[in-house]
Amino acid sequence: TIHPLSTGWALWYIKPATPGIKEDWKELLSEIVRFSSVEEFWGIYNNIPKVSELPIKGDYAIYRQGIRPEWEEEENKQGGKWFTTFGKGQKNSIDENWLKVVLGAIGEVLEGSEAPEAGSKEAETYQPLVMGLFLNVRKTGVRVELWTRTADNKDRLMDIGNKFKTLLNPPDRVEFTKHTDSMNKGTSRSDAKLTIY
Ligand code: M7G
Repeated sequence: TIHPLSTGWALWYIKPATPGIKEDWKELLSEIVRFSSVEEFWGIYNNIPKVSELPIKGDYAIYRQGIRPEWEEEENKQGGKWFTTFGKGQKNSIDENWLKVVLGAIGEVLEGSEAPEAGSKEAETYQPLVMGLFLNVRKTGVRVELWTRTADNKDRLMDIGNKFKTLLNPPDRVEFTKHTDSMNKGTSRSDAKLTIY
């Protein structure tokens, strides 16, 4: 039997820029494969590099199908992200914890009790807040991000942030920032708007 997910998802890869060449973000980002069932997910997961095998700046995004994992996208531009970092010395738990949070996203655990059942009538019109996940491999450690459609609904965002922290079990706090702040600063590290310790 096939276990359908409540929406389709896509795996994206951001390749490391070639040293000495200034490449555009758009040229580095590519969609690898789409999946819409639990079985398809495992088929992909078992055949791609683990987090600990990725090169520096070789990033993954797992995003709802049909939406580009970019600030500029309609579904993202009013949104923001929960994020946290696993430092260099805390990397041994990352493979397992990343898998847990990915399963939580595609299984709609992160979306919370609002999420309708897969295949139900409500699922056809429901507008999820959780858009997808990013994994950013950096020299200093690995950052995990959860992107949301809105940056305003504090109660829902706190619920999602708490679920994110529970599944990921990071060594440090999780923080929320708006994408507009990331865009303006030209970097993803901007001032936290919400924090869970
Ligand atoms: P990052 O990889 O999120 O953070 O962004 P980092 O500072 O840890 O490396 C690095 C750079 O990638 C940004 O400064 C942007 O130039 C580019 N970039 C990242 N994202 C997520 C986007 C995006 O959504 N849209 C565009 N246009 N550029 C982005």
